[in-house]
Amino acid sequence: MSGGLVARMRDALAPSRTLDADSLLRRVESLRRFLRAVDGLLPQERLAGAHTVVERADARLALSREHTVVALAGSTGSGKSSLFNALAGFVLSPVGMRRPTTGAAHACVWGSLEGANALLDWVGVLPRHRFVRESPLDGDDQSSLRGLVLLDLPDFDSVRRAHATEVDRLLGLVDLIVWVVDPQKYADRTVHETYLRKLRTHAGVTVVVLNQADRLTADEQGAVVTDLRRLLVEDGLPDVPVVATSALHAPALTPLRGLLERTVAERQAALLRLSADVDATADRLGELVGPAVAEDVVDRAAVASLVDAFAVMAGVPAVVEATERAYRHRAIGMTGWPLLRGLRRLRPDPLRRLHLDLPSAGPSDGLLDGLTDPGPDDTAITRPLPATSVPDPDAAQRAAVKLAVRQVADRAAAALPEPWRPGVVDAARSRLDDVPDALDTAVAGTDLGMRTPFWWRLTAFTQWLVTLAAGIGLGWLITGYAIRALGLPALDYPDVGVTPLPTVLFLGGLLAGALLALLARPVIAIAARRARNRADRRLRAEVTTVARRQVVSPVREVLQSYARAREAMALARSDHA
Ligand SMILES: Nc1nc2c(ncn2[C@@H]2O[C@H](COP(=O)(O)OP(=O)(O)OP(=O)(O)O)[C@@H](O)[C@H]2O)c(=O)[nH]1
Ligand SMILES: [Mg+2]
Repeated sequence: MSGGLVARMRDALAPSRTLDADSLLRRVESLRRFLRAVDGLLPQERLAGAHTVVERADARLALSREHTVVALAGSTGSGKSSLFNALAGFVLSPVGMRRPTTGAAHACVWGSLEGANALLDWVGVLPRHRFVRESPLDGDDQSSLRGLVLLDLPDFDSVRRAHATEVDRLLGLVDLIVWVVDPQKYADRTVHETYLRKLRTHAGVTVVVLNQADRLTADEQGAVVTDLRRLLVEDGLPDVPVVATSALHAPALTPLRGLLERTVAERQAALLRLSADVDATADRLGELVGPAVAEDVVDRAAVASLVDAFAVMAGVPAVVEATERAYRHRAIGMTGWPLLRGLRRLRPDPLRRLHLDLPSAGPSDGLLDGLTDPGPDDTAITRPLPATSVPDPDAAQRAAVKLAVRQVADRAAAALPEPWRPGVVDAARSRLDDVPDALDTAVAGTDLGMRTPFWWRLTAFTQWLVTLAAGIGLGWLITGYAIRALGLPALDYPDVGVTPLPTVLFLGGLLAGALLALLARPVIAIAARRARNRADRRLRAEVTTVARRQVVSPVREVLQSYARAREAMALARSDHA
């Protein structure tokens, strides 16, 4: 091998920057946070690979970082076991005529086996296939490889299916992969299409070895290496080192040995491999996050139509209608002509008919307490919030709610990458079953603002006064008639103008009462409309709270998860390390 090739190889293998374990740990942690944020929101099958990477990184980083696990991989007969034995200096893994020969991974550890045992347990090499390559006799000779854990793998293109499965498993765990190809099969499609192309993200921990170079003349070797490089460029691996070796001639092992010594000494391969895993995962998951999405992407218009649909479902129109009628009913019941008020009381209160209990009357002014008719409002009592008897929502109302919910979900989902959309729709619907009850409770608990205003009391008091005047007038007149009928001396009524006072009191009282009731009507109508609007406002505020709690909040939670996932993903990428 020429000095130029060695130099090129060294350059290619030199890590572009030194990775430190802490930054890698932080990136793995970010990936873990990403997975937590998207848990239950994105399809599990898209996340399985990322979970594996996180678990694998945890496990590898917890194990020996003093060791570098290097796998010799390749097709059957390429000379993996021969190279393994040649590097070890002993026949540890059988080389046979029958293909495939190696059925289970063999490991050779440079250094003490104790330190590497936990690592080999994790990698899954059987104890009987583990060997130690450092004896006191040639310790110095081998010390430059101390820390190397070399694996001889079965063939990946085996007639035995289990071999490929085992190879795939091991390739997912090792720190550096050395692909061993031979002059006959170096262009074989399987190795390029099934493996090398997929390793383009792992170029930093991939090496290609052209073994059995002793079978080629120098010119042939140059031509094969050139062709192999061309294929690797097509695979997307233009910079991976390509080394020619021969397992049968010790000097031809020098470049590969040098490369392994350097890799072992740098102790970067494990970090580089895991870093490449995290990068590849972040790239693959990249499509799951897109641009930032504001949490208030669920705009007012969508929430407003949701509140409308909820209000109809909750029976708000019926309740505000009843509020207006109840206001009139109660106002007339209190301010009307006292002798006719009783009749009105026989009619049911429109709000009570809906089982809408009202809070007790507002703070009393004390002035007229006990003098005036308490009115129906004062009988309100405090009791646990009952369910209203507002009719249950019908199919059309339910359909309108579903549509409005869908709109809210669609607005939010439109801003998110496609895989998040089903999660948003599910979240928007997640609490829908509780909505009818929540609305009923909200309506029942709404203070509709029905109070007994002072002017009702004042009017009622005035009504009593004029009625009293009419009563006195009537009594006086009746007494006058009775006295006259008994032949006693007639009463001398005082006159008001030309009309006797009792007549003025009686007729005037009646007239004033009727007039007062009549004048109160338009005032009551205006006040009733105001009461209706106030009730509508308050009910809608309560319904809005329900809509936010039952629909908008779950959607917002998804948006928050998205923001967390996005942030975690940005930190998981190596450019943030
Ligand atoms: N000429 C020559 N022959 C080699 C070289 N390396 C291996 N061989 C021969 O190639 C054959 C296969 O070698 P192995 O080392 O068993 O190949 P392997 O890749 O381990 O094969 P499997 O275990 O079946 O996957 C053996 O007959 C070796 O002697 C080499 O560098 N030069
Ligand atoms: Mg073998």
